[in-house]
Amino acid sequence: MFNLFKNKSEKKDENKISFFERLKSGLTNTRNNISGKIDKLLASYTKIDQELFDELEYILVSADIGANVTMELIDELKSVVKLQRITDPKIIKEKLIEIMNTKLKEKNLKHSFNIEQGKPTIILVVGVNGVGKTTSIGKLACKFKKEGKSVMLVAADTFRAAAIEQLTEWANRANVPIVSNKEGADPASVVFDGIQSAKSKNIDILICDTAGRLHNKKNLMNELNKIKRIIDREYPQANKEVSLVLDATTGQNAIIQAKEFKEASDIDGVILTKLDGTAKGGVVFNIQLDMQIAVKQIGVGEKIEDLQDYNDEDFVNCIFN
Ligand SMILES: Nc1nc2c(ncn2[C@@H]2O[C@H](COP(=O)(O)OP(=O)(O)OP(=O)(O)O)[C@@H](O)[C@H]2O)c(=O)[nH]1
Ligand SMILES: [Mg+2]
Repeated sequence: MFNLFKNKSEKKDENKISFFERLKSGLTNTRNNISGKIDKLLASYTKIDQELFDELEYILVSADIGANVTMELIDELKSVVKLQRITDPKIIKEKLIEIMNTKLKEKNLKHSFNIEQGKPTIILVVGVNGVGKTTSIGKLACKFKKEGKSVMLVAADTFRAAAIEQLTEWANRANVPIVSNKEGADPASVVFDGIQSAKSKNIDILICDTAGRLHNKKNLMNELNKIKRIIDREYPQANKEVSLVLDATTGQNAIIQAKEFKEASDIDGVILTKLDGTAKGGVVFNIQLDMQIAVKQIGVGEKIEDLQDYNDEDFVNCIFN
C-alpha cells in the first residue's frame, strides 16, 4: 500500500540499493579475502614498514589481482606514504583505494556495449565451454528487452543439440525470436541467416551464441574468425561487439584464455561470470589494468538480475569496503 505513494525517484533509489545489495552479496567471498584480510593486517601493525608492504602484496596477489598490477600498486603506495609522510598503518587502505580508482580511471576503458540509438548492434559472444556464454546471453536478452530494445538470438553453437535447445529456452523466457539450425550445421551460415532475419525485422540487437569447444583450439579460433568475416561482409551498417565470457572461478586460466582470444582476434570486452563462487574477484583488476580489456558485465549469481553492468566505483566499493 505504502509503495503506491512512493515517487519515481524514490523507487529508482530503491532499485539502485537492491542492485548494489545483490552485487555486495555476490562479492562477499572476494571482499572477505581482500578487504577483510587487509583490515586484519593493518590492525596488527603500529608502524608502516617493508614487512607490512610484503604482507599486503601477498594478499593482493592471492586474490588474483596479478603480479604486475600488485607491484605497481605497492610501488605507488610506498611513494604516497613517503610523500605524504604517512605513519599510521590505518591510512594505508584508503590510499590503496584512491590509487586503485585512479589507475582504473586512467585506463579509460569503455564499460558499455557498443549500442547506439537508431543503429543495429550485433554482439558475438565467445569463450571456452562452460564459462556461462548461453546463460549470459539469455540474461542480456531479458535486460535489453526490458530497456525497450528489440532483440534476436542466433544459435551459432551447433556443436551440440542441447546448446540449441538451451538457447531456445532462453529466447522463450525473454520472449524474443531466435534463428537456429540443426546440430552440426555451419555456424557461420546460421549467423548469415540471423543477420538476414534481423535486417528484415529491423532488430536493434542481435546476439550470437557460439561453441566453446571444437575439435581443437585452432579450429575454434578459425571458426570465430570466419563468423566475424561474415558479420563484416553481411552487416557493415551494424555496430559490432565481440564479448569474451570468462569464468572468474577459474582464476589464472581465465587470464590465459583472455590472452589466447585476444591474440586470435579483437575482443571488445569481457563478461566475467560466477564472481559469486570465488574469493579471487581481483581478476577484474588484472583483466583491465594489465590486459587492458574492459569488463562490461559481471555475473554475481544465477538469477537474471545477477548479471550486472560493471562500473569501477561500485566494484571497488564492494571489494574494499
Ligand atoms: N553461480 C553462478 N553461476 C553462473 C553464472 N553465470 C553462469 N552460471 C552457470 O554456469 C553454468 C554454465 O553456463 P552456460 O551458459 O551453459 O555456459 P556456456 O559457456 O554456454 O557452456 P557451453 O555451451 O557448454 O560452452 C550454468 O549452470 C549457469 O547457470 C554466475 O554468474 N554465477
Ligand atoms: Mg552454451
